[in-house]
Amino acid sequence: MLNKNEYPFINYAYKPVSEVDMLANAHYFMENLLKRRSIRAFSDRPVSTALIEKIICAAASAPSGANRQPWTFCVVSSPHLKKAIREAAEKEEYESYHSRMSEEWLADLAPLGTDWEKPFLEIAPCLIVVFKQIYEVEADGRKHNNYYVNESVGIACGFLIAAIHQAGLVTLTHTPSPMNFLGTILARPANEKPFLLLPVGYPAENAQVPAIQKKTLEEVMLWY
Ligand code: IYR
Repeated sequence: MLNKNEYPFINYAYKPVSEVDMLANAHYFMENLLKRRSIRAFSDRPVSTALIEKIICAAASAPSGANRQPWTFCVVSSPHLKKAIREAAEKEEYESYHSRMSEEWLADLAPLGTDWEKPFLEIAPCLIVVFKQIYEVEADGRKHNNYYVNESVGIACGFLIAAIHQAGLVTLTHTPSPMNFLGTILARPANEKPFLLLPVGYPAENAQVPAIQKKTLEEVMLWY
């Protein structure tokens, strides 16, 4: 390890924005994000590889503990693998909906119209399976720790969802539980654990979303 001032630093390329533009930018960003919805009815229209690469680059720009970037984004477009993932997810979800989830949980989900069947896992042109890296394995086989892994990967997934929406595509944050089958099907190493599964693509024609509301600013914000 070097002394603190021996590590390279570069100037931050700060681009000043007028206060009028700041408010307008924040407003349009907010308006755009407010239009995002979780979509469960997908079209099978393919998505370009270039688009997915840009979206994942945006997600991977997220801050992370000690800049360890403890994530892997697996893009699955193979029909055979999507089918395997659907079958395994539905098996777990069937158990969850029929015996693992509490009555309260099922009642909370009722307005969303979800059930154990997950056709979108096969219909959507691609699935992004995000893995968190609990540790990394060095060239000499030593385990190198990662820090604040859930926070880091959670932030990256927030960037990912925003990037998908900004690009004009739709997604769903799907969390089949338990989801260890994803590591097995995608042959991920032992240091990687599945974090989130996002079908990505275009909405089905006439796709519908539940008529639900976000909490108001007054409900979520406190000034001190
Ligand atoms: N994983 C299940 C159940 C589910 C749980 C929550 I919390 C949701 O917000 C939505 C669904 C499923 O994907 O159906």
